[in-house]
Amino acid sequence: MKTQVAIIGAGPSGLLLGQLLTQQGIDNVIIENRSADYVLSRIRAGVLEAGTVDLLRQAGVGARMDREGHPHGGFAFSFDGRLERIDVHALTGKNVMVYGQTEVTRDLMDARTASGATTFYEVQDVQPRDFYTDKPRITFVHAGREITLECEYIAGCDGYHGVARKSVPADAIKTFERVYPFGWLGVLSQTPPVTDELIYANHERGFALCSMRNPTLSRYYVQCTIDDKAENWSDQRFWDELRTRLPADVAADLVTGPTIEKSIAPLRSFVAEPMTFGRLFLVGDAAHIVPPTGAKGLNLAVSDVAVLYQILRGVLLDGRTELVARYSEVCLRRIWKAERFSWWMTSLLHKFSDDPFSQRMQLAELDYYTSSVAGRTTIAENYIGLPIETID
Ligand code: FAS
Ligand code: PHB
Repeated sequence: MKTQVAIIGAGPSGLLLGQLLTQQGIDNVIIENRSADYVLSRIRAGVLEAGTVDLLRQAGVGARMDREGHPHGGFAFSFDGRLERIDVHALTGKNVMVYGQTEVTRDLMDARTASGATTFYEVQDVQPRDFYTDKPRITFVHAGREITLECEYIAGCDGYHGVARKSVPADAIKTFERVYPFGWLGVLSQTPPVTDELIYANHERGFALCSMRNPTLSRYYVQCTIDDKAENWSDQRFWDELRTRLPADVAADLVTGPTIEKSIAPLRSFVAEPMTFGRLFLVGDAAHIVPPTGAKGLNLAVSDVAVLYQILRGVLLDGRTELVARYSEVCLRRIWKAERFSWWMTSLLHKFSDDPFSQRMQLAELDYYTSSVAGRTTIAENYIGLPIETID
Protein backbone atom coordinates (compact mmCIF):
# COMPACT_ATOMS: atom_id res chain seq x y z
CA MET A 1 0.00 0.00 0.00
CA LYS A 2 1.37 3.50 -0.83
CA THR A 3 0.58 7.09 0.18
CA GLN A 4 2.39 10.41 0.36
CA VAL A 5 1.92 11.07 4.09
CA ALA A 6 1.28 8.33 6.65
CA ILE A 7 -0.36 9.66 9.83
CA ILE A 8 -0.27 7.69 13.07
CA GLY A 9 -3.20 8.67 15.31
CA ALA A 10 -6.75 9.88 14.68
CA GLY A 11 -6.90 12.41 17.49
CA PRO A 12 -7.23 16.12 16.69
CA SER A 13 -3.64 16.39 15.38
CA GLY A 14 -3.88 13.49 12.95
CA LEU A 15 -7.37 14.27 11.73
CA LEU A 16 -6.70 17.99 11.22
CA LEU A 17 -3.44 17.32 9.37
CA GLY A 18 -5.21 14.75 7.21
CA GLN A 19 -8.00 17.19 6.40
CA LEU A 20 -5.63 20.03 5.43
CA LEU A 21 -3.52 17.71 3.24
CA THR A 22 -6.57 16.21 1.57
CA GLN A 23 -7.79 19.72 0.75
CA GLN A 24 -4.50 20.25 -1.15
CA GLY A 25 -4.81 16.93 -2.99
CA ILE A 26 -1.96 15.41 -0.99
CA ASP A 27 -2.70 11.72 -0.45
CA ASN A 28 -2.61 10.59 3.18
CA VAL A 29 -3.63 7.58 5.28
CA ILE A 30 -4.44 7.65 9.00
CA ILE A 31 -3.93 4.61 11.21
CA GLU A 32 -5.49 4.58 14.68
CA ASN A 33 -5.27 1.83 17.30
CA ARG A 34 -8.63 2.59 18.95
CA SER A 35 -12.16 2.66 17.55
CA ALA A 36 -13.64 5.97 16.41
CA ASP A 37 -16.21 5.73 19.23
CA TYR A 38 -13.44 5.29 21.80
CA VAL A 39 -11.58 8.34 20.47
CA LEU A 40 -14.79 10.37 20.72
CA SER A 41 -15.49 9.11 24.24
CA ARG A 42 -12.44 10.85 25.69
CA ILE A 43 -13.47 14.09 27.47
CA ARG A 44 -10.64 16.58 27.12
CA ALA A 45 -10.13 20.18 26.12
CA GLY A 46 -12.82 22.84 26.08
CA VAL A 47 -11.25 26.15 25.01
CA LEU A 48 -10.02 26.94 21.47
CA GLU A 49 -7.53 29.75 20.85
CA ALA A 50 -8.33 32.26 18.10
CA GLY A 51 -5.65 30.68 15.87
CA THR A 52 -7.22 27.26 16.31
CA VAL A 53 -10.64 28.62 15.34
CA ASP A 54 -9.15 30.19 12.20
CA LEU A 55 -7.41 26.98 11.14
CA LEU A 56 -10.53 24.85 11.69
CA ARG A 57 -12.46 27.25 9.46
CA GLN A 58 -9.67 27.12 6.85
CA ALA A 59 -9.87 23.33 6.99
CA GLY A 60 -13.59 23.52 6.19
CA VAL A 61 -14.71 22.12 9.54
CA GLY A 62 -15.78 25.31 11.32
CA ALA A 63 -19.48 25.46 10.44
CA ARG A 64 -20.90 23.59 13.47
CA MET A 65 -18.32 25.25 15.75
CA ASP A 66 -19.58 28.66 14.56
CA ARG A 67 -23.19 27.56 15.10
CA GLU A 68 -22.84 25.74 18.42
CA GLY A 69 -19.61 27.11 19.91
CA HIS A 70 -19.57 29.99 22.36
CA PRO A 71 -17.14 32.92 21.81
CA HIS A 72 -15.79 34.13 25.16
CA GLY A 73 -14.31 37.62 25.56
CA GLY A 74 -12.72 36.93 28.92
CA PHE A 75 -12.38 34.76 32.02
CA ALA A 76 -11.91 35.41 35.74
CA PHE A 77 -9.48 34.57 38.49
CA SER A 78 -10.95 34.07 41.94
CA PHE A 79 -8.65 34.48 44.93
CA ASP A 80 -8.82 35.82 48.47
CA GLY A 81 -12.63 36.12 48.17
CA ARG A 82 -12.30 38.28 45.04
CA LEU A 83 -13.34 37.73 41.42
CA GLU A 84 -11.06 39.54 38.93
CA ARG A 85 -11.95 39.38 35.22
CA ILE A 86 -9.37 39.42 32.45
CA ASP A 87 -11.01 41.19 29.51
CA VAL A 88 -9.25 39.21 26.79
CA HIS A 89 -11.23 40.79 23.95
CA ALA A 90 -10.55 44.38 25.06
CA LEU A 91 -6.83 43.60 25.46
CA THR A 92 -6.31 41.54 22.27
CA GLY A 93 -9.31 42.26 20.02
CA LYS A 94 -10.04 38.53 19.87
CA ASN A 95 -12.22 35.89 21.56
CA VAL A 96 -11.52 32.30 22.53
CA MET A 97 -14.15 29.75 21.51
CA VAL A 98 -15.67 27.35 24.03
CA TYR A 99 -16.28 24.20 21.97
CA GLY A 100 -15.26 20.79 23.28
CA GLN A 101 -12.42 18.76 21.77
CA THR A 102 -14.89 15.91 21.36
CA GLU A 103 -16.95 18.08 18.98
CA VAL A 104 -13.82 19.22 17.07
CA THR A 105 -12.85 15.57 16.65
CA ARG A 106 -16.37 14.63 15.53
CA ASP A 107 -16.39 17.40 12.92
CA LEU A 108 -12.98 16.27 11.62
CA MET A 109 -14.09 12.63 11.47
CA ASP A 110 -17.22 13.61 9.52
CA ALA A 111 -15.14 15.66 7.08
CA ARG A 112 -12.71 12.77 6.57
CA THR A 113 -15.55 10.35 5.89
CA ALA A 114 -17.00 12.81 3.37
CA SER A 115 -13.61 13.21 1.66
CA GLY A 116 -13.23 9.46 1.20
CA ALA A 117 -9.66 9.56 2.55
CA THR A 118 -8.43 6.26 4.02
CA THR A 119 -8.48 5.67 7.79
CA PHE A 120 -7.73 2.38 9.52
CA TYR A 121 -9.21 2.10 13.03
CA GLU A 122 -8.43 -0.57 15.64
CA VAL A 123 -5.04 -1.41 14.18
CA GLN A 124 -2.35 -3.31 16.11
CA ASP A 125 1.44 -3.58 16.15
CA VAL A 126 2.07 -0.23 14.48
CA GLN A 127 5.75 0.33 13.74
CA PRO A 128 7.28 3.22 11.81
CA ARG A 129 10.35 2.02 9.90
CA ASP A 130 13.20 3.36 7.69
CA PHE A 131 12.31 6.98 8.46
CA TYR A 132 15.98 7.96 8.16
CA THR A 133 15.87 6.85 4.50
CA ASP A 134 13.93 8.32 1.56
CA LYS A 135 11.59 5.30 1.63
CA PRO A 136 9.96 5.36 5.06
CA ARG A 137 7.15 2.90 5.77
CA ILE A 138 4.81 1.78 8.53
CA THR A 139 3.92 -1.82 9.25
CA PHE A 140 0.75 -2.68 11.15
CA VAL A 141 -1.97 -5.28 11.52
CA HIS A 142 -5.58 -4.55 10.61
CA ALA A 143 -8.37 -7.12 10.83
CA GLY A 144 -5.77 -9.85 11.13
CA ARG A 145 -3.94 -8.74 7.97
CA GLU A 146 -0.33 -7.52 8.06
CA ILE A 147 -0.03 -4.32 6.05
CA THR A 148 3.02 -2.32 4.91
CA LEU A 149 2.25 1.32 4.17
CA GLU A 150 4.98 2.91 2.02
CA CYS A 151 5.09 6.70 2.14
CA GLU A 152 7.21 9.81 1.67
CA TYR A 153 6.73 11.21 5.20
CA ILE A 154 5.38 9.98 8.54
CA ALA A 155 3.48 12.23 10.98
CA GLY A 156 3.56 10.82 14.51
CA CYS A 157 0.25 12.22 15.81
CA ASP A 158 -0.11 9.39 18.31
CA GLY A 159 -0.05 11.25 21.61
CA TYR A 160 2.12 10.97 24.71
CA HIS A 161 1.88 7.18 24.92
CA GLY A 162 2.21 6.58 21.19
CA VAL A 163 4.77 4.54 19.27
CA ALA A 164 6.32 7.30 17.14
CA ARG A 165 8.47 8.98 19.81
CA LYS A 166 9.39 5.56 21.23
CA SER A 167 10.69 4.53 17.79
CA VAL A 168 13.32 7.27 17.76
CA PRO A 169 16.84 6.16 18.78
CA ALA A 170 17.47 7.20 22.42
CA ASP A 171 20.60 9.17 21.49
CA ALA A 172 18.68 11.21 18.89
CA ILE A 173 16.15 12.76 21.31
CA LYS A 174 16.25 14.80 24.52
CA THR A 175 13.23 15.11 26.81
CA PHE A 176 12.35 17.67 29.48
CA GLU A 177 9.73 16.86 32.11
CA ARG A 178 8.10 18.22 35.26
CA VAL A 179 5.47 16.05 37.00
CA TYR A 180 3.21 18.03 39.33
CA PRO A 181 2.40 16.68 42.81
CA PHE A 182 -1.37 16.74 42.26
CA GLY A 183 -4.10 15.89 39.72
CA TRP A 184 -7.35 17.34 38.43
CA LEU A 185 -10.61 15.64 39.32
CA GLY A 186 -13.01 16.64 36.53
CA VAL A 187 -16.78 16.18 36.21
CA LEU A 188 -19.36 16.82 33.52
CA SER A 189 -22.93 17.62 34.63
CA GLN A 190 -26.13 18.42 32.75
CA THR A 191 -26.49 21.67 34.70
CA PRO A 192 -26.27 25.33 33.70
CA PRO A 193 -22.74 26.73 34.20
CA VAL A 194 -22.36 28.74 37.40
CA THR A 195 -21.24 31.81 35.40
CA ASP A 196 -21.11 32.82 31.72
CA GLU A 197 -17.32 32.68 31.56
CA LEU A 198 -14.61 30.43 33.02
CA ILE A 199 -13.37 30.93 36.57
CA TYR A 200 -9.86 29.81 37.62
CA ALA A 201 -9.82 29.67 41.43
CA ASN A 202 -6.87 29.83 43.82
CA HIS A 203 -7.98 28.64 47.26
CA GLU A 204 -6.13 27.54 50.38
CA ARG A 205 -7.69 24.07 49.96
CA GLY A 206 -6.56 23.89 46.35
CA PHE A 207 -7.33 24.91 42.76
CA ALA A 208 -10.78 24.77 41.13
CA LEU A 209 -11.97 25.54 37.61
CA CYS A 210 -15.51 26.33 36.46
CA SER A 211 -15.88 25.68 32.74
CA MET A 212 -18.60 24.53 30.41
CA ARG A 213 -19.46 22.95 27.07
CA ASN A 214 -22.78 24.75 26.43
CA PRO A 215 -25.56 26.51 28.44
CA THR A 216 -26.81 23.15 29.78
CA LEU A 217 -23.55 21.21 30.14
CA SER A 218 -20.99 22.23 32.76
CA ARG A 219 -17.39 21.10 33.24
CA TYR A 220 -15.83 21.53 36.69
CA TYR A 221 -12.46 20.54 38.15
CA VAL A 222 -10.93 20.50 41.63
CA GLN A 223 -7.28 19.86 42.44
CA CYS A 224 -6.84 16.49 44.14
CA THR A 225 -3.92 14.45 45.45
CA ILE A 226 -1.80 12.61 42.92
CA ASP A 227 -2.87 9.19 44.28
CA ASP A 228 -6.58 10.05 44.63
CA LYS A 229 -9.26 7.98 42.88
CA ALA A 230 -12.46 9.24 41.23
CA GLU A 231 -14.41 6.59 43.15
CA ASN A 232 -13.37 8.30 46.41
CA TRP A 233 -15.53 11.26 45.41
CA SER A 234 -19.30 11.06 45.67
CA ASP A 235 -21.15 13.74 43.74
CA GLN A 236 -22.06 15.39 47.05
CA ARG A 237 -18.44 15.50 48.17
CA PHE A 238 -17.41 17.02 44.85
CA TRP A 239 -20.08 19.75 44.91
CA ASP A 240 -19.32 20.60 48.54
CA GLU A 241 -15.59 20.91 47.82
CA LEU A 242 -16.17 23.01 44.69
CA ARG A 243 -18.46 25.38 46.61
CA THR A 244 -15.83 25.78 49.33
CA ARG A 245 -13.19 26.84 46.81
CA LEU A 246 -15.37 29.50 45.11
CA PRO A 247 -16.27 33.01 46.32
CA ALA A 248 -19.48 32.86 48.42
CA ASP A 249 -21.63 34.76 45.93
CA VAL A 250 -20.55 32.46 43.10
CA ALA A 251 -20.99 29.33 45.21
CA ALA A 252 -24.52 30.46 46.05
CA ASP A 253 -25.39 30.33 42.34
CA LEU A 254 -23.96 26.84 41.75
CA VAL A 255 -26.58 24.48 40.29
CA THR A 256 -25.64 20.90 41.09
CA GLY A 257 -26.88 17.64 39.67
CA PRO A 258 -25.74 14.09 38.93
CA THR A 259 -22.34 13.94 37.28
CA ILE A 260 -22.25 12.15 33.91
CA GLU A 261 -18.47 11.82 33.80
CA LYS A 262 -15.91 11.83 36.60
CA SER A 263 -12.18 11.25 36.07
CA ILE A 264 -8.76 12.27 37.33
CA ALA A 265 -6.04 13.57 35.00
CA PRO A 266 -2.39 13.79 36.08
CA LEU A 267 -0.54 17.04 35.37
CA ARG A 268 2.84 17.19 33.70
CA SER A 269 4.99 19.48 31.55
CA PHE A 270 6.90 17.58 28.88
CA VAL A 271 8.84 18.49 25.74
CA ALA A 272 10.83 16.28 23.34
CA GLU A 273 13.56 17.88 21.25
CA PRO A 274 13.95 17.86 18.33
CA MET A 275 10.61 16.98 16.66
CA THR A 276 11.97 15.82 13.30
CA PHE A 277 13.86 12.55 12.71
CA GLY A 278 14.66 12.07 9.05
CA ARG A 279 11.19 11.80 7.49
CA LEU A 280 9.35 11.29 10.79
CA PHE A 281 7.70 14.29 12.46
CA LEU A 282 6.37 14.28 16.03
CA VAL A 283 3.15 16.30 16.30
CA GLY A 284 1.02 17.44 19.26
CA ASP A 285 1.02 15.37 22.44
CA ALA A 286 3.54 12.97 20.84
CA ALA A 287 6.08 15.80 21.29
CA HIS A 288 4.80 17.84 24.23
CA ILE A 289 2.39 17.91 27.16
CA VAL A 290 1.25 20.89 29.20
CA PRO A 291 -0.77 21.03 32.43
CA PRO A 292 -4.31 22.00 31.29
CA THR A 293 -4.30 25.13 33.48
CA GLY A 294 -3.50 27.36 30.52
CA ALA A 295 -5.91 25.61 28.09
CA LYS A 296 -2.97 25.04 25.74
CA GLY A 297 -2.75 21.27 25.07
CA LEU A 298 -5.11 20.94 22.15
CA ASN A 299 -4.18 24.39 20.84
CA LEU A 300 -0.45 23.57 20.80
CA ALA A 301 -1.20 20.40 18.85
CA VAL A 302 -3.11 22.50 16.32
CA SER A 303 -0.23 24.96 15.95
CA ASP A 304 2.18 22.09 15.22
CA VAL A 305 -0.24 20.95 12.51
CA ALA A 306 -0.42 24.47 11.08
CA VAL A 307 3.38 24.51 10.67
CA LEU A 308 3.71 20.93 9.39
CA TYR A 309 0.90 21.42 6.88
CA GLN A 310 2.66 24.45 5.39
CA ILE A 311 5.94 22.52 5.20
CA LEU A 312 4.46 19.38 3.60
CA ARG A 313 2.54 21.50 1.09
CA GLY A 314 5.80 23.24 0.10
CA VAL A 315 7.75 19.99 -0.08
CA LEU A 316 5.17 17.83 -1.86
CA LEU A 317 3.63 20.41 -4.20
CA ASP A 318 6.65 22.70 -4.86
CA GLY A 319 9.61 20.40 -4.23
CA ARG A 320 10.96 22.65 -1.45
CA THR A 321 12.59 19.83 0.56
CA GLU A 322 14.70 22.36 2.50
CA LEU A 323 11.56 23.23 4.47
CA VAL A 324 11.71 19.91 6.36
CA ALA A 325 14.53 21.30 8.51
CA ARG A 326 12.34 24.26 9.64
CA TYR A 327 9.63 22.22 11.40
CA SER A 328 11.26 21.52 14.74
CA GLU A 329 12.80 24.97 15.25
CA VAL A 330 9.59 26.84 14.38
CA CYS A 331 7.35 24.63 16.52
CA LEU A 332 9.62 24.56 19.57
CA ARG A 333 9.82 28.39 19.68
CA ARG A 334 6.05 28.53 20.29
CA ILE A 335 5.88 25.31 22.35
CA TRP A 336 8.30 26.50 25.01
CA LYS A 337 6.39 29.79 25.43
CA ALA A 338 3.14 27.86 25.87
CA GLU A 339 4.91 25.52 28.31
CA ARG A 340 5.99 28.60 30.27
CA PHE A 341 2.49 30.07 30.43
CA SER A 342 0.96 26.71 31.41
CA TRP A 343 3.62 26.17 34.10
CA TRP A 344 3.14 29.75 35.38
CA MET A 345 -0.67 29.44 35.57
CA THR A 346 -0.26 26.10 37.37
CA SER A 347 2.28 27.56 39.82
CA LEU A 348 0.03 30.57 40.43
CA LEU A 349 -3.22 28.72 41.13
CA HIS A 350 -2.50 25.37 42.77
CA LYS A 351 -1.74 24.47 46.37
CA PHE A 352 1.79 23.04 46.52
CA SER A 353 2.27 23.06 50.30
CA ASP A 354 0.95 24.50 53.56
CA ASP A 355 3.75 27.05 53.59
CA PRO A 356 2.04 30.38 54.41
CA PHE A 357 4.73 32.42 52.67
CA SER A 358 4.21 30.56 49.36
CA GLN A 359 0.46 31.11 49.65
CA ARG A 360 0.99 34.84 50.24
CA MET A 361 3.33 35.02 47.23
CA GLN A 362 0.62 33.49 45.03
CA LEU A 363 -1.96 35.99 46.29
CA ALA A 364 0.46 38.89 45.78
CA GLU A 365 1.21 37.70 42.23
CA LEU A 366 -2.50 37.41 41.46
CA ASP A 367 -3.18 40.81 43.01
CA TYR A 368 -0.36 42.44 41.01
CA TYR A 369 -1.14 40.84 37.64
CA THR A 370 -4.88 41.54 37.86
CA SER A 371 -4.46 45.14 39.01
CA SER A 372 -1.99 46.14 36.29
CA VAL A 373 -2.73 46.79 32.61
CA ALA A 374 0.63 45.24 31.74
CA GLY A 375 -0.17 42.22 33.91
CA ARG A 376 -3.62 41.69 32.45
CA THR A 377 -2.26 42.18 28.92
CA THR A 378 0.42 39.53 29.22
CA ILE A 379 -2.12 37.06 30.56
CA ALA A 380 -4.62 37.91 27.80
CA GLU A 381 -2.12 37.61 24.91
CA ASN A 382 -0.97 34.21 26.15
CA TYR A 383 -4.48 32.94 26.81
CA ILE A 384 -5.77 33.97 23.33
CA GLY A 385 -2.74 32.21 21.82
CA LEU A 386 0.64 33.55 20.66
CA PRO A 387 1.06 34.02 16.89
CA ILE A 388 1.66 30.91 14.72
CA GLU A 389 4.61 31.50 12.37
CA THR A 390 4.02 31.23 8.65
CA ILE A 391 6.53 29.30 6.55
CA ASP A 392 7.58 31.43 3.58
P1 FAS B 1 -4.22 12.57 21.24
O1 FAS B 1 -3.63 11.83 22.42
O2 FAS B 1 -5.52 13.28 21.41
O3 FAS B 1 -4.44 11.56 20.03
C1 FAS B 1 -3.49 10.55 19.76
C2 FAS B 1 -4.21 9.42 19.05
O4 FAS B 1 -3.24 8.42 18.67
C3 FAS B 1 -5.21 8.73 19.98
O5 FAS B 1 -6.46 8.59 19.34
C4 FAS B 1 -4.57 7.37 20.27
O6 FAS B 1 -5.53 6.36 20.43
C5 FAS B 1 -3.74 7.14 19.01
N1 FAS B 1 -2.59 6.25 19.21
C6 FAS B 1 -1.80 6.15 20.29
N2 FAS B 1 -0.86 5.21 20.10
C7 FAS B 1 -1.06 4.69 18.84
C8 FAS B 1 -0.43 3.69 18.06
N3 FAS B 1 0.61 3.02 18.52
N4 FAS B 1 -0.91 3.42 16.83
C9 FAS B 1 -1.98 4.11 16.34
N5 FAS B 1 -2.64 5.07 17.03
C10 FAS B 1 -2.18 5.36 18.27
N6 FAS B 1 -5.94 20.06 26.60
C11 FAS B 1 -6.53 21.26 26.81
O7 FAS B 1 -6.26 22.20 26.06
N7 FAS B 1 -7.44 21.42 27.83
C12 FAS B 1 -7.80 20.38 28.65
O8 FAS B 1 -8.62 20.53 29.55
C13 FAS B 1 -7.22 19.11 28.46
N8 FAS B 1 -7.57 18.04 29.25
C14 FAS B 1 -6.96 16.82 29.04
C15 FAS B 1 -7.28 15.69 29.81
C16 FAS B 1 -6.64 14.45 29.59
C17 FAS B 1 -7.02 13.25 30.44
C18 FAS B 1 -5.66 14.34 28.59
C19 FAS B 1 -4.94 13.02 28.36
C20 FAS B 1 -5.33 15.45 27.81
C21 FAS B 1 -5.99 16.68 28.03
N9 FAS B 1 -5.70 17.80 27.24
C22 FAS B 1 -6.28 19.01 27.42
C23 FAS B 1 -4.73 17.71 26.21
C24 FAS B 1 -5.41 17.08 25.00
O9 FAS B 1 -6.53 17.84 24.65
C25 FAS B 1 -4.34 16.99 23.95
O10 FAS B 1 -3.57 18.18 23.87
C26 FAS B 1 -4.89 16.67 22.59
O11 FAS B 1 -5.68 15.52 22.69
C27 FAS B 1 -3.69 16.47 21.66
O12 FAS B 1 -4.14 15.89 20.52
P2 FAS B 1 -3.24 14.80 19.74
O13 FAS B 1 -1.87 15.35 19.59
O14 FAS B 1 -4.02 14.44 18.54
O15 FAS B 1 -3.10 13.57 20.74
C1 PHB C 1 -12.29 22.48 30.03
O1 PHB C 1 -13.37 23.06 29.78
O2 PHB C 1 -12.18 21.23 30.02
C2 PHB C 1 -11.06 23.31 30.32
C3 PHB C 1 -11.11 24.67 30.08
C4 PHB C 1 -9.98 25.45 30.34
C5 PHB C 1 -8.83 24.84 30.85
C6 PHB C 1 -8.79 23.47 31.08
C7 PHB C 1 -9.92 22.70 30.81
O3 PHB C 1 -7.74 25.61 31.12
